[in-house]
Amino acid sequence: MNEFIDLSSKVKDAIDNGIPVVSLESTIISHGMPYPKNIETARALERIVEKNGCVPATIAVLNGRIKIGLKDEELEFLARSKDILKLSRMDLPYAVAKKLNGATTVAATMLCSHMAGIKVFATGGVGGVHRGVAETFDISADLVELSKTPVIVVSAGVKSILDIPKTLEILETLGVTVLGYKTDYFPSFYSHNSGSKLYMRADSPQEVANLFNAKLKMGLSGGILVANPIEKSKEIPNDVIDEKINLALNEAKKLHISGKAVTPFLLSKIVDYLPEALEANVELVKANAELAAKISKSF
Ligand code: PSU
Ligand code: MN
Repeated sequence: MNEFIDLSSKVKDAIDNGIPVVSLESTIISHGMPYPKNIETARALERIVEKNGCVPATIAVLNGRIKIGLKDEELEFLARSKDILKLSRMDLPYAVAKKLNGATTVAATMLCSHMAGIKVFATGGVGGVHRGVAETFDISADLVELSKTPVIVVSAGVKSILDIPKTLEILETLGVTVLGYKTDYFPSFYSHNSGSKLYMRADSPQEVANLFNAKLKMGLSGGILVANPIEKSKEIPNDVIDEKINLALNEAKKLHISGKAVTPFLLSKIVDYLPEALEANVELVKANAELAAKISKSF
């Protein structure tokens, strides 16, 4: 473990005693959802992980310290503050060296989880290849991280703000194992099926754990992306959400939003246009936290 990490006492105790841990990201709190839904969700996710027999470790950087496991007041601080940085792999040393506050994206949460020896991480959706990539070259660092860092990421796929077929192509190129959980199709976050077919599936938490163990024992780098579709009764159908996504994309173009700001901008616009989208988002992250805990217990 490196000198920049602080484990909470609960997480340290769990790691020392072989109690399974599930890590959770913080960008979803500070840049992914509005207050107070963000803090309610952050707390609910920790309770779900606990109810399923694991210790939750929400990860963020506070005053330059990599915190693995946050106090309630730290969660509240991330949820309320307006000037929290959004940290990916490239930003992590900057935030640490300059003693800044930042929320970790999927890429940075994977990295920090691995540094602490945590195998399983739950999120909502991962970043991916943006639509219009030919002009912008905007491809999330999350995809590259999945090819390097051995952590299981439980997600509901990626939103159709992204180009889903191109995202799956890049994952294939990078050698990332993408597993449909009880499905043959990649979900599109709000909807249970994006229409893009997957090559691999798992039907139990144990199967996911076995696959990860096999990958590690072969000495292969990188993680596993588990695509866990939102329950059909809770989904927003693709055609309903796609109309709002197109409005948000047009707005982003008009305002010349670029770089790191793109994903948070689109997420908040979609919820402005369709408030039910936030409920669906909360439900799918909760389901991912539950599945992640079951996978973590399978080791
Ligand atoms: N997808 C969501 N909600 C989010 C994110 C993705 O539905 O909050 C966050 C995650 O932290 C993810 C990051 O790692 O956005 C990706 O950002 P970018 O596209 O800038 O790589
Ligand atoms: Mn980007």
